[in-house]
Amino acid sequence: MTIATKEQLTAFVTETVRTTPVTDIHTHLFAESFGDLLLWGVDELLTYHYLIAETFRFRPDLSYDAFWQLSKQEQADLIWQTLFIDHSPYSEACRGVVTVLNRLGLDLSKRDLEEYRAYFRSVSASDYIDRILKLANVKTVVMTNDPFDAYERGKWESGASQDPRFLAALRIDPLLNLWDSSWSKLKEQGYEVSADLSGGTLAEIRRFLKDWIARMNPLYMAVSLPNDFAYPEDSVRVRIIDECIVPVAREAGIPFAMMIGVKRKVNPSLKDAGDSLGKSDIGAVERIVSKYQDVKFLVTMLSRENQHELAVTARKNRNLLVFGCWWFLNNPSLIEEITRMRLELLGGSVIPQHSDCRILDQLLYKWDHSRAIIGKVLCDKYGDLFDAGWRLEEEEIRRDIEDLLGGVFWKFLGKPDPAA
Ligand code: RAT
Ligand code: ZN
Repeated sequence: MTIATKEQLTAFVTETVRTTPVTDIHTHLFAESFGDLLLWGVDELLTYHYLIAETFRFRPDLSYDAFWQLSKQEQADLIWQTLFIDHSPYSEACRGVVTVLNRLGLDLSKRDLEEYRAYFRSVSASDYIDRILKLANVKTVVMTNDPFDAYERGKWESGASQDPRFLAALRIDPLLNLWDSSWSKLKEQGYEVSADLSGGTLAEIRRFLKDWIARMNPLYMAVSLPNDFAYPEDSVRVRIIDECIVPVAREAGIPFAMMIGVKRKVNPSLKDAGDSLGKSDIGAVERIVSKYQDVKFLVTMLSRENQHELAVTARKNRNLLVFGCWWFLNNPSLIEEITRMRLELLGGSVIPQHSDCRILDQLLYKWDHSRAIIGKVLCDKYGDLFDAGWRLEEEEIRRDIEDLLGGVFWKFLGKPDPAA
């Protein structure tokens, strides 16, 4: 149907963005068969590392050690009191908890944490997964799968049953960022590697990657890289990228995802909450994607300052697909700015968002909040076309939105969307 008025346009775009099922291309969620790796419930929500960092800002009296010695429930009590009762919870990560409790139909007027806990005790993991995926309207979740994690490895090796809603991504941070300590872990897994990359080490790293690709069937290989990531460079990291990751990605026909710009452990006392960010050299991205035009790269960068040049680099390299507003960028003001800029430079050839959820319930807020902004930006973009006299068809708008929320990803992979 042809759109006749601006009001009709706004209503149609908003509703279509709200109701189109999502492929969430990067999360830290797990299927139920991964046991303890699947996190859900109000105590997990409250002890999300984003909220731990925020809590310490209001509690100069609280020692790091004292906090880490508390049980999860005691940590959650303290975070709830500090961030939700002693102050109003309007930071994005706090607001997220409010959105989740609200979407679950829990009584926010009482602010009674024990009542919320009682609800979570009353549901099973498997029913809860169904409920959250349905409420969040997420059809497929891409996990972050770590072959260096002994517990997770056990799950893969024991052939944990597969849930088609949760697909794998092979995460290889230790290989590229911590070779000095990870080479011995490869050796323990039966690969003949040595610290100085001599002998058959590079071939053995390739064998390791291929074995895990065969086992996990990952949609891509992924790494987070520091803000001083350089390419090319005389380093172990770059040798492994050039001689192992790139040829294996090419042969397996899967992309290499680079998440660039993290400064790990700037405050180690905060543990997972102690990472930060820094501006990176876009030249490194430019050089690697143009050198390997037959390999696909998914790239997201953490610093706001890198966003514009990353979008321009994607204009020049069709084997580069930009994705998501990552981590410290996953805030309404920045999502709006970045999404607007990307659509203006790249049209719909981009993945505007991923959730990065660590806790299942977060799918509700991360996607609710992002959908509202993507919808708002799209209303403006289609509105401009409408004003310029372009005929707008509902079917075409629906097609575009389905692409932004998953189709672009599947087409880039060259695979059919399994949930379509
Ligand atoms: O967003 C986060 O939760 C970070 O801690 C990281 O997990 C980051 O997203 C990553 O994948 O390294
Ligand atoms: Zn992540």
